[in-house]
Amino acid sequence: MRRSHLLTAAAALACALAPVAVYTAGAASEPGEAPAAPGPAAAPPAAPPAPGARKVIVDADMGELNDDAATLFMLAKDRGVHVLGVTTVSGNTWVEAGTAYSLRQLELIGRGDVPVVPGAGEPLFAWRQSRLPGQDALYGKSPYGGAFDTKRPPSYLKLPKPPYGGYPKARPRGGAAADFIVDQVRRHPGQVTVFAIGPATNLALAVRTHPEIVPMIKEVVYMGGAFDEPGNTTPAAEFNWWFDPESAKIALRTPFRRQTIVPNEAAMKVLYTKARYDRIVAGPQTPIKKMFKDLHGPEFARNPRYTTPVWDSLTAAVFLDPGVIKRAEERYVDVDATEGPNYGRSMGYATREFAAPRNPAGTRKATIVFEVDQERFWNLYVDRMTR
Ligand SMILES: [Ca+2]
Repeated sequence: MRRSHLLTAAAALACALAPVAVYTAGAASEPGEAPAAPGPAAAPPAAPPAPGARKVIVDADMGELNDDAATLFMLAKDRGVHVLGVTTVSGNTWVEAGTAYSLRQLELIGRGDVPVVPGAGEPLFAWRQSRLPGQDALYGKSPYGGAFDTKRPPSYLKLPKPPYGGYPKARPRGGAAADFIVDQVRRHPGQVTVFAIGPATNLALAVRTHPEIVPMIKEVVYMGGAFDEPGNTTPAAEFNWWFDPESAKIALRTPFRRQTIVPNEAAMKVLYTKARYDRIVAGPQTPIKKMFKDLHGPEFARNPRYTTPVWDSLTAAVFLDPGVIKRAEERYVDVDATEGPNYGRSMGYATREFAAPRNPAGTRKATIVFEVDQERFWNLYVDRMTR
């Protein structure tokens, strides 16, 4: 429910499009500032991942029980998956808020063992946010600006409102998200799948500063783009790649072994409804079920016809059960990073017409998932949310 989430707002430290960029890690810990955290008790520690579990990093613009959180739960509740860490990036939320929400929700599900590493607080392009008013005036105001719509908090312990259940007890891991990605890929060459389910800023920084890791990454799975349909943030652009088009362009043009994209074409058809909420809350009493009742219950009580896509959650499903994919296509992919009405537009060049070397210079192939099996998806989603 990325679109319905409250966020926070804006200081402008950003980086130029340089191979070695400086960025704000943002979430310095300030001991003693966290208010006492009454609220739901954390679950007991969960069982460790099974031997041979597939290794993933979840790079997210985390909210509270939003689509990023659901993705994390789907992966973290699966013993066949080893979540090496959550790296946070500004997008739906400012990185400070996303860091607090990641830490807190991991505690709530008994996965406080998973490190959370704050990453880029601003998109790569230095003037991204300060140019928004001009772009809005020329091309129309986006109905949803994510973090850009709110004031940036000074720390993950000083949000406008404490996270659900209170501020986390755990601290974020030191260092920066991009360095964490680099380090983990080096430790586990050929084994790590990166979920890029927010703006791709951390991933772009990682591959630009340490290109040697590129062939060592097993796969990148993105939520992003709207290839054959209008965008949902501007008529041209989907939110994640609109927020930081330069990073998305860098990431997509990186020669990863394999990249898979779940765009809006797949995501916008898969709607979370009261009937699906009811299936989850009918399940066993767990911290996740309590979160659903507390955070989503009031919305459905107000409006039983409320629906929303669950965007990022489809990436977890595609990874956990590739059989959920009904229609996918391989295309050369790119993002328009030219300022103008098409800023952030994703483009997919059909491999028939644009077979190499006719593809645009520097573009790489990706598998784009255009449709998923809805029943199979919801069965998986409900199963993971009720564990
Ligand atoms: Ca996201």
